Amino acid sequence: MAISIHFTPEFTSVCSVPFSSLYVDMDSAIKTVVTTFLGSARGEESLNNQSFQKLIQKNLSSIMEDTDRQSSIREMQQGLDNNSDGKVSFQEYLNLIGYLANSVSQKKCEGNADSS
Ligand SMILES: [Ca+2]
Repeated sequence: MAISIHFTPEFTSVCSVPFSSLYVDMDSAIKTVVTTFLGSARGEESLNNQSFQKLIQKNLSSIMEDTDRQSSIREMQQGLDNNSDGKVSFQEYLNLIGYLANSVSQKKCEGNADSS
């Protein structure tokens, strides 16, 4: 899987924000991840080109650059599409969420001089 995502400067500066102001209940975060997918899929099992593009533009344009470019969204979609059916399943969508979460955690580590 090869997804190349460019984060906006606002997002990558997440390390300099006090942790307390970033804190959101984990259960509501998980619900948001699930309901965002379900709402975008509109009863389908997977997201097609259009619904994936809409999901990204509506929900992730503040953290990712190039979300206004259809070609970069298409590239991201192809990178996520493990079974090459042209759609993004819930599992494939979770890979994107995992990728984003992982990037955030790495950014946090960079700004942290924790040596434990
Ligand atoms: Ca797929």
